[in-house]
Amino acid sequence: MERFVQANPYPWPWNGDLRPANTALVVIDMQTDFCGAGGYVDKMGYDISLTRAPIEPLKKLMAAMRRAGYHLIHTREGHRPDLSDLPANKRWRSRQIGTAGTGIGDAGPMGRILVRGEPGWEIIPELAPLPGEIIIDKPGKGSFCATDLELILHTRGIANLILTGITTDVCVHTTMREANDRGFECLVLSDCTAATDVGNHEAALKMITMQGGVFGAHAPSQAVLDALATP
Ligand code: C5J
Repeated sequence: MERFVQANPYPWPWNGDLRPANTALVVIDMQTDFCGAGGYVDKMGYDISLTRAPIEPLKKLMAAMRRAGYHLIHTREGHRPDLSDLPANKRWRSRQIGTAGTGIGDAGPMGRILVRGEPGWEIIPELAPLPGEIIIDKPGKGSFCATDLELILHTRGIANLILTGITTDVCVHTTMREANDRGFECLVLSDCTAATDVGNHEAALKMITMQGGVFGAHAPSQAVLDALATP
């Protein structure tokens, strides 16, 4: 039986093969550093109410998808404590904004910024992974670069990715582009993602719809909930 999510610019997934076994909800970087007080985004001077906006819709969606037996995968952006996986230009650029000289790897109110094991690097408690759910630790913006995500998706027979989390224009988009080039079918959820700039969020969604859905499709989370509820 075919099942579709009502999405833009096409009913998703392309082939109607939407099942718990072949579909994962990917929750990207819902870490204190990106949406909590004293974290990296807060220190840079951005408004964290924007990056916190997906929390409530995500809670509802995660509960529904867990109940329906879908795969859940979480990601965390972060670096080794010795910073051996932090490119010098990434560190330099991160020190150009916000509190002078404080960038990735430096000490902040939530510990060393984007360093594995620090309080700011943890996924926020409201969206904590359940035991057994996959967590991907990534040193970059994309979830495929220098991780075992692709291997895990193939091992589990996952073809469809429902992408959520923060930020739409950076880690979500990079992950979507990496996934799309690897043949995965991507859906980005407009209310379960956010950026530090509203215009960038909207532009990032619009880009998906070019060329008949050049990277896949986007939809509000209610459209996924409706598809799950369809007998
Ligand atoms: C950023 C992310 N924006 N998770 N990371 O640096 O999007």
